[in-house]
Amino acid sequence: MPSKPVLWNFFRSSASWRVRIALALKEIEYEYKIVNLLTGEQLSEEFTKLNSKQEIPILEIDGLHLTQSLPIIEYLDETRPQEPRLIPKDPVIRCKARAIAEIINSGIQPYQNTNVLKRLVAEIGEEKKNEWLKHYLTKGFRAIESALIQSSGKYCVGDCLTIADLCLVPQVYSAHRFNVSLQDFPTILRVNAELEKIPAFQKSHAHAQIDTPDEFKGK
Ligand SMILES: N[C@@H](CCC(=O)N[C@@H](CS)C(=O)NCC(=O)O)C(=O)O
Repeated sequence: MPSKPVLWNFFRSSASWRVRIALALKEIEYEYKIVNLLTGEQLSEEFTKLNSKQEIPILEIDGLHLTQSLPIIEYLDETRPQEPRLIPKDPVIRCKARAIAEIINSGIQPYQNTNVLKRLVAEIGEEKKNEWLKHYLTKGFRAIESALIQSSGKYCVGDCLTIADLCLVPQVYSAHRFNVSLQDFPTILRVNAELEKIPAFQKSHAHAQIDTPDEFKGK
């Protein structure tokens, strides 16, 4: 069994980034194992044995081999219940936080996944792919903005961090990366700016990782 948890991830994988934030907030040291999605390391025979879905993140911890970022965050919160609690105790707050996390996890991120975009480019071309992506990302962000207008305080749901915040920051980064404008979503931008001030979020940022290319470092 490894002495430290191992996170299989890639600097700009948004699902992995969510887990990096959880580990940083819980002050858990871990080994960073790079899976380069651009060169297709997730498709290798060796990696497929670890996760037949050929996706990151994978977290090895407590002798377990965990996949899917949201259940991983829940596991960390339940087994390391020190503050901040990422899954709120109150059922109403918990439901709101999970709903925002799910809009991102199942309602936006799958549309921007590497293998999906690659296939779209092959089938409909770069320009149409970008239109398609903009449509689905904007639709998802509209839903988040509407949820945050109802639920946000300083953060996505009130003034305490929740699982929703861990999903929001990487998703906002992806919007910038794919040139999707967020100017119509001021609540998202306000909450995101607040979250980016937190050291654990800064440490987990795509541009601060060991595999961040030099062109992005510190930006
Ligand atoms: N729902 C999964 C999504 C995992 C996922 O889609 N990971 C992406 C990176 S963010 C991936 O590994 N994609 C590989 C590919 O598309 O080939 C989670 O939250 O862990």
